[in-house]
Amino acid sequence: MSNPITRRRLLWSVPVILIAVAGVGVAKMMQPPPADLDLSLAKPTDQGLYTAAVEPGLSPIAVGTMHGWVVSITTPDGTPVETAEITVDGGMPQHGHGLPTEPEVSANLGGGRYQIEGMKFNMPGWWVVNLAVDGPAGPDTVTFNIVL
Ligand SMILES: [Cu+2]
Repeated sequence: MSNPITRRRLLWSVPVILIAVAGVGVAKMMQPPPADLDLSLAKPTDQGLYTAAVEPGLSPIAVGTMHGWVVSITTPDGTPVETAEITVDGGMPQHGHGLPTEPEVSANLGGGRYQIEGMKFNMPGWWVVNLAVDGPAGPDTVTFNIVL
């Protein structure tokens, strides 16, 4: 027969542990973004093959609203890259999840500009948007930071 006091302690420990685990989870979700985040919307790609600039179609970007972005790709000397292949992914580094949608290029607008549809950020916090750019100079990547 089990000792009722020990058993009661054990029963209490379950919700206490659950609350502690939930608390750590919430604390992690609530942590502020890094103070030194580069929030610029135009920058060289990681290998310096291109310059990428993004124009979110929603200003300010609202949590939970589907919208489009226009991405402009140029060579480092500013010549538009008309034939880039661009893929998009991203997520929230502090939450360990990706984008809630699968944005993709829907149109080549000409002049090195590309329409991306399907952007959505479904919670406040720090998001990264990663572009993989493949063009005449080869493949490269670039990451934009968004804080909502
Ligand atoms: Cu999140």
